Amino acid sequence: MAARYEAKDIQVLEGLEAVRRRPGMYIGSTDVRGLHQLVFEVVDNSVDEALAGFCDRILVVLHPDGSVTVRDNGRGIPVDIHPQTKKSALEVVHTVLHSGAKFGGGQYKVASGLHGVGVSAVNALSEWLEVKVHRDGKVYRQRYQRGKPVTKVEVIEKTKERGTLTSFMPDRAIFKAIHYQFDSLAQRFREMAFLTRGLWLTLRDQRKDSEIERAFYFEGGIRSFVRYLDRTRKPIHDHIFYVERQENSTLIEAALQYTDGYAESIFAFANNINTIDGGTHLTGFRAALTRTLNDYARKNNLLKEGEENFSGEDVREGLTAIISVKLTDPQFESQTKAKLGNAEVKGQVESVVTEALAAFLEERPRDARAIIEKCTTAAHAREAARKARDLVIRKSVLESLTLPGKLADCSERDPSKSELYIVEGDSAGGSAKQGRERRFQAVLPLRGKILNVEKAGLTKILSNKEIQALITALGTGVGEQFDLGNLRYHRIIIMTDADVDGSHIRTLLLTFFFRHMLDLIKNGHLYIAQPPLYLIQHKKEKYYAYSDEEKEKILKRLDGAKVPISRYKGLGEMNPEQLWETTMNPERRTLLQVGIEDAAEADRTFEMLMGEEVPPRKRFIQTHAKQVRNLDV
Ligand code: 0RA
Repeated sequence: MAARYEAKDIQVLEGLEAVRRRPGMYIGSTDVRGLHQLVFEVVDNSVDEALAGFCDRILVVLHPDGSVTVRDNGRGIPVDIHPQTKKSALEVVHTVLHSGAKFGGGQYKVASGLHGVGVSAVNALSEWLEVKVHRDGKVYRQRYQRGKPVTKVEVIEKTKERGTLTSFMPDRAIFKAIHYQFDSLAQRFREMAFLTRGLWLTLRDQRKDSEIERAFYFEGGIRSFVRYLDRTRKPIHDHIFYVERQENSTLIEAALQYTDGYAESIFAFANNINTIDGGTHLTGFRAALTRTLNDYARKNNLLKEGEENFSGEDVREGLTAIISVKLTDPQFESQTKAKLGNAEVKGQVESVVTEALAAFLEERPRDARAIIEKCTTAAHAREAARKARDLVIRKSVLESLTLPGKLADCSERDPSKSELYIVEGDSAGGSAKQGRERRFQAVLPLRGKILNVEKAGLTKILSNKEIQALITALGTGVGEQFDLGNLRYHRIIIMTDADVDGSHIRTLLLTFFFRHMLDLIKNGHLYIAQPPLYLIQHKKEKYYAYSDEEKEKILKRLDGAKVPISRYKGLGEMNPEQLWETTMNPERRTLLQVGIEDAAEADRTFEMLMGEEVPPRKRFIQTHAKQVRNLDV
């Protein structure tokens, strides 16, 4: 028998040793947060006693030497002998890890989130700890050092009081510094007091010459919590909704109020732990809110036929709410263990809140009106925002991210080294695609159809598929959204036939650029390709002439020889090699850079270009286009 006791004792010592060796595993860290965690561990046990209904006062004292005392007026930790270990329950609670939960089962326990290792871990990490239990008219006391008992459980005096008093000195060998932050402790105690209606929780700081004390007590529980959160906000109705009800073994509390703000601040708690990742209680609460407000609005004709239901977002705009549940067996999920997983809780919360909120709306028609009005405004704003967004999206079809299918892009990604040939017709487009230097030359063929919109309004021009493809290929957007910085090619080269149709297309493109992409012209990005007009063949040589003048010169040089001359009517007549040689090869080609002096002139030109007469149009192109040869040299 004796050997077995020894084995148990060794286990206990090993457990406490593990806590001291790796304190972070048990209390998170050994900085100020870990230090606070010690205080919370001890206070949590007293709050449990309050949740069980046996305690309504907790006093926390910060002493000048760094030690802390936590006192409650509960039943007192049991001191009777534990049958298996033959030790006082008081000692077991303080020396065996996770032993606290075994006592007083079937109650709600504050679940201290990730940690909640119990007072034995606090004991292990304390230079000394002393506990006094006021019970049955006696005061029982036991002292420990670094977790190990240094006295028996002794009766030291008589008392008329009840409760547990724990004092401890965090171990300086483990904690970096023993500096408690009053405000940080106070905030958690305030929250605890909100969540434990009727509890007096006092924090007394004796570290300075003048003692500071703050006491938290909220008759209204989480109703007071909502009022507290809204102290800096503007509520839009007078009464805070509140419900407290038990469903099977789950205790459910919810409180809410709407403000004139837009943010949603819902805080969800499970066993007094702030479940920042939400969980089943929050899901149930939200479902109840959406359903109940929609039902009420329909029933009272505040949502008319044909109007859509409020969305979840609509009913949460400007909402301040607390949902707090207490369960005997809370299950926490997620990385931070701050998400409630108990599946049954969703339905329980949903039914309790639905019923109580519906009743509240019936009893408080003024509050109800204000709330529904808020939801309606939110819904309308959201609808308006959606429409505006859709419009923007529709607009930006013109600058959509997917490049047009018929664009044969170049592989170069540096716009300053890239060129785009806008080519008339699919057949010329085919030759250009084959003849180009694909590394830096892209080709976009445009169909003749573009002609049909020449005289059309701007919207119609913009809705033209060919123009859309062009804008997308350029990457700049158009109109107000035009951004030259997004231009994908620094040379835009219009390459059309030297016939009437070709000149029409060129004209249309020029007017389009004048009207909608003026900066592109101003910055010298627009060019007109110069395909040859004639091919002159002499022996094995080929000569290209780009004008009648040039043709005559060549013929003179060939000295009256009888040579075949062919006139190119269209780009399609040239094979890809010829097109490259004559019109696309930077070493040999001639480009006309399109320039304008100012916008006023451009506008005048536009009118002129749109006119029926051909001569002024021709003149424009000639006078405003300067020749640029061998751009790459
Ligand atoms: C288990 C059973 C009983 C009281 C407690 C735990 C208790 C624990 C702590 C920790 C800090 N303060 C506490 N107060 C009470 C009740 C045993 C009984 O009287 O039946």
